[in-house]
Amino acid sequence: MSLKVYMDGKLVDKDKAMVSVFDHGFLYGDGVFEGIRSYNCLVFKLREHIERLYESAHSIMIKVELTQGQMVNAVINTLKKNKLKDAYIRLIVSRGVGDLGLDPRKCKKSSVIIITDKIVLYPEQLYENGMKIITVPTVRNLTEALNPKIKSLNYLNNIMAKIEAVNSGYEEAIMLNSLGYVAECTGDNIFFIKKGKLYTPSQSMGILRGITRDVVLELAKKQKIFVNEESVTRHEIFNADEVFLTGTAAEIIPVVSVDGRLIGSGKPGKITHLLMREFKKVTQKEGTRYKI
Ligand code: PXG
Repeated sequence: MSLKVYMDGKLVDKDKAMVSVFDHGFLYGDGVFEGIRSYNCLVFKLREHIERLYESAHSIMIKVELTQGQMVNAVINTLKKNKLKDAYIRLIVSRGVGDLGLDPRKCKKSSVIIITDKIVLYPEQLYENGMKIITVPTVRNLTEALNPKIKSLNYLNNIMAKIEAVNSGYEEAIMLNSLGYVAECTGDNIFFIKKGKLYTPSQSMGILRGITRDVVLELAKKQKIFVNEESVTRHEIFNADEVFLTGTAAEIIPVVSVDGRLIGSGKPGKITHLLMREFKKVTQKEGTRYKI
């Protein structure tokens, strides 16, 4: 049976799941999205992801045709239909079909697409040995231009940064904000440990408020680790004892080198390992359950 994609209320065969060339999501990146995971029939932080999706949509004045409750059901039904235990879920809301002009009033109805597929895991060796990353020249979108809190379909800012990383032989990159403070990576938030305390750039640095970031902050507090959300410079990252990245796909990835500076001992750190273990535990026991 071929994979089914949810498109505005219908489950369509993967090969027939197409959007119009007049869709403003396609023409202008005019829409919002979420990436979510399910672990052994538990969708992790589904309500939080859906809430962020609706906040993004509200901010750019897209009315989602489903209630949040209906969206939850649509996600679960799509997972069940595809018999997926461990999945990557992509929710997309586009402003819909309009004409070739920018005018959002031409888009009469927004569109919801839910793609569920097998999760492609990152290589195990990355988690064992840690990642080497660099800072790239592309500055993170200015909050006053396109707020990074909006998870919009226009990801060019991040893709430009990713291109720079890949061109230099790296898989992930630090993006600074327009003031030169560390913001986040192209598809992950960044944390560091110094003398047993946990630090991450505050939301006011112009970042996506990552769901994984929130989970890690909570887990750290439960472990009685002191957490700080503040302004962070590269100097602090270079001199950290441990550095790691967080994201739905990546979970928690240790970082062992930044711009050629070795982090700590050059091996994934103890607190990073502790948080990785605790994170795994919550994904195994918490979430929205479904049966396949
Ligand atoms: N910052 C940015 C800019 C992101 O896009 C995160 C942080 C982490 O957020 P969550 O809520 O997932 O903890 C993201 C999300 C990919 C991919 O294929 C990654 C994201 C989005 C789309 C694709 O790596 N990351």
